[in-house]
Amino acid sequence: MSKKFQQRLQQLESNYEKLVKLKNKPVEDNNGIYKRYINPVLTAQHIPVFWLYDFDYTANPFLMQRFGVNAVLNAGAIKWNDKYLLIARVECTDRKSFFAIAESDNGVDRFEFWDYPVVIPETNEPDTNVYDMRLVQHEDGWIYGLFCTERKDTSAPDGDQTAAIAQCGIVRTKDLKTWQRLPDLKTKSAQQRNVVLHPEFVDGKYAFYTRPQDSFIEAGKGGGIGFGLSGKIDGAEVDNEVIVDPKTYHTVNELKNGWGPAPIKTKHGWLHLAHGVRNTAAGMRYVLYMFVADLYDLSKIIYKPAGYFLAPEGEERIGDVSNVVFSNGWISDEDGTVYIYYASSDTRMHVAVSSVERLLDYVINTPEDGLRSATSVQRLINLIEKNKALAGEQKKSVV
Ligand code: M1P
Repeated sequence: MSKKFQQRLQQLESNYEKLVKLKNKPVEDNNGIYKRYINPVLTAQHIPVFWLYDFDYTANPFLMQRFGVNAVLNAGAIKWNDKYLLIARVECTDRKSFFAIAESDNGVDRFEFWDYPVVIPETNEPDTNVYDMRLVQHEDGWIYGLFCTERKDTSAPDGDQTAAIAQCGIVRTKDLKTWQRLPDLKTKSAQQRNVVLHPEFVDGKYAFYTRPQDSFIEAGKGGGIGFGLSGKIDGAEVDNEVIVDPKTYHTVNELKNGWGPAPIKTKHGWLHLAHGVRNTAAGMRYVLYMFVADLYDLSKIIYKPAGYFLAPEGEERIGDVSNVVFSNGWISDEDGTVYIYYASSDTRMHVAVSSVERLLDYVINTPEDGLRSATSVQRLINLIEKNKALAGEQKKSVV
């Protein structure tokens, strides 16, 4: 081995070590609902050096990258053996994605990838691309991973090399190391993406949150995000999809929406995080929004604040697909802390920290969308008047 080769390798390894040992801090300014953190928690730079380079001097004397990773995004999340785990979508430079698990002791920094990527068995119809896994610990004892499997649309006209079909792939595991593949979910919809499994049985059945869509990009007539039941998980089939949250004119989800991670059970209902998409002259804008569904009727929304919960800010706005935030993983800790993992612009992963108490306060006490400018103005006037009336009184009562 040459000295140059050795020095370069040492440099690469020390840069990596520095990055994965970096501590993270909350951004001081916050909205009271959650705290963003200064550094992203996972990026393409978090990929271990031994995944990227062939260390054999004879085979790779220039110490070139032999494997390329473009981005690390859209991670599912789970707390496992006291560690915070993210199952990230690792997108290679050849556009193919795969899953890899990174773990941290505290959920906000020092995430490191396990030595090997996740091996997802295939069905008889091989997946061209897999991504965006939602992990859920189901009450049947398995941990399920629902993800998007993408395959070429063979019915597309000759010459169209972009048409694809998205469906929901299902795997399960007991140890997060070996995964069993089950048949893809069947629904009446032409395509599915952003499908999530509910953690509990509903009427003895498996409950799925779905997103019917007409084509690969367009949700189209699909109507919004849906819900349906299946008697079994091995060969799951949802016959009846009810739309829970429809696309709505002049809201953050007028073009389409999609479920986020599996919901968190609270005494007020099931707390959901979802993404909403609208179109702009600069392309689609993806933001996150929240709502609570009834504890017993999962398809009934009982609280839904107006507008977005989290939108891209600063460097989050820039990346491979700019102006996007997307979340498919969060962890609700025993002490009520909630770690919300989100990707920005299809490029990197971040964390925002809140609590069940704060999130419920936000969802229950933020007025819903009045759907007109005049109703927004009235909401604001109500708040201003309340604050003006309180100003004097509160000063007197400060203890
Ligand atoms: O590029 C933004 C997101 O687009 C898709 O989400 P949706 O199906 O809701 O449009 C997904 O491909 C997702 O991975 C991606 O982050």
